[in-house]
Amino acid sequence: MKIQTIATQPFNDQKPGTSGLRKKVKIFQQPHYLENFVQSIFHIASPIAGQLLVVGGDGRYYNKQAIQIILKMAAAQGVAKILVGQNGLLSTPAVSALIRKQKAAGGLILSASHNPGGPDEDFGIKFNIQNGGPAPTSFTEAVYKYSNNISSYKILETADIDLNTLGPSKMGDMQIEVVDPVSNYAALMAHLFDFNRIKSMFDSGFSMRFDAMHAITGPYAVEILENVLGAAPGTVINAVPLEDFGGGHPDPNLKHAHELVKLLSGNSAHSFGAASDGDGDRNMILGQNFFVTPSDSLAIMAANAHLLPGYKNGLSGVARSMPTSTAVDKVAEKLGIECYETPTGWKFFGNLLDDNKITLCGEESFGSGSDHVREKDGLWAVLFWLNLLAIKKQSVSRIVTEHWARFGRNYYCRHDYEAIDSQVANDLMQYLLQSLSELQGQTFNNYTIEMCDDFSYTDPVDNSISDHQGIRLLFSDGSRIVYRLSGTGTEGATLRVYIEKFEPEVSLQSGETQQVLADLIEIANNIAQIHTRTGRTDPDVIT
Ligand code: VG1
Ligand code: CO
Repeated sequence: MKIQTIATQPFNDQKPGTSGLRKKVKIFQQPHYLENFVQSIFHIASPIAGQLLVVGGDGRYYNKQAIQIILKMAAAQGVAKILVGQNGLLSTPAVSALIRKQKAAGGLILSASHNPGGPDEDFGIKFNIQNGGPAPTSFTEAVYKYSNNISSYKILETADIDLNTLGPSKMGDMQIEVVDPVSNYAALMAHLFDFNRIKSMFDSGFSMRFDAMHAITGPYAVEILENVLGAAPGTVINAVPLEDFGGGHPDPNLKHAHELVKLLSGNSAHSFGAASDGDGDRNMILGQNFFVTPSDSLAIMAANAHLLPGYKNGLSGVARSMPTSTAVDKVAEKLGIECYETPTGWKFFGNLLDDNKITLCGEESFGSGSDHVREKDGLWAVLFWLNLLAIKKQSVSRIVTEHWARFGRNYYCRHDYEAIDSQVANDLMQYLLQSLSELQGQTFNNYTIEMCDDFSYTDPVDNSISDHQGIRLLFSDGSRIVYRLSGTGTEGATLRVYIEKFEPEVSLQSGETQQVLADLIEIANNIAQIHTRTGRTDPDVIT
């Protein structure tokens, strides 16, 4: 067993996006590719010798091989101990929880989240710091810079470790402990929510379906929902994690979780439906024939959190990413607490949570979470809703419509144009930037632009500045249009257009979202010349 120093050359393309480095599996499989990036992380995270780390992934194709490489590289760096999920599995929120519980120096999560998996699909790596959250931009920028100049990496020459068997082992001088991926996380959930109450709801015949989409939350949901809370066997569908997620996109939205949507439609036997994504940090919430937008879900959580054991003392504040609807702002106003507006990506919530400025936060992209970890947390959101349903004894649609009646309704949708030519996408954003001063004050079909800008965020804790986080058009009636380019895609560029309109007075039978937003959608398309520039007449995904 010997530490080898391997000569390498930079790839110059290892720039982490919104959530870690994401590329096609074939790119990660190139000789030295993964190693270069991992060495760069270890270098920037140093001193890493003598430390405790956590490693796990969502089980996608290349997860197992990547973990063995990472273990051997960590051993070569002198890392003291690594906790690895059994079979290399750990959800993103479970990694975050383990880092915090075990006071680890950080963790590596192998996942490309909601992107498809398999030999021709996507792989990814994220590094989380000791608060359990995604590394901040300053860290990932430093990693990128180092990776552009890397000339060698260190790796221990040794056999692979058995990731199947729970318990301790050794690789060189480094201790390895293969841990049950679920238990620590399940204990944390039991502490936050009223499990007895949820259990009696299931005991009295409450029926739900949870779609794990053949991704990481399968084992977590089976244990917590079926084994602990007593939901009927079969409550969790697509429960076994597969390397290719059964060929689907493990993305919990109306398009990709169509099986679940079908189960909750018509004269459904189920009162509640939920799904999570590849790495377990996203959630979709459904009632019978009813879809809860993630922005509404966040607002409803904020309005009701005090009813739940983990949040009985109320919220210190809330935060949402900029494109997320302003529904939660309305709740914060009523509660008299601060609402922060951050750029897209969970890393921007870390400082606010650490500093106790906020308790709850979320994004329009099916992500919500609280100060219990430093990641968004899919199953946590599902348990939050279950606890709420058990307390309120009302249907999902009733809870949401009553919320609208109290706070007004933010009609909201996002249009994604995927895999468009990068040049076309950049030109479109450039064009919008140049049009900003001209757009100010203009009226389109009764909607007047009151303010528009290129969103910039100053972190209230460390004063770091993040520029170019999306273009916002704010209308005088409170409506908003936001444009930004995705930082998680692996093919060309993805343009995201976010459209929102606030209706203060809502009757229980309000219009369909796409109809209510039709004028604004047209304005959004015209202002950015989306159809002529991209050649697309319709978005690929509407959420
Ligand atoms: C998307 C979402 C963003 C989310 C990110 C990571 O980023 O819009 O809200 O934080 O994915 O989520 P982008 O840059 O593609 O819009 V996950 O579940 O992929 O870790
Ligand atoms: Co995810």
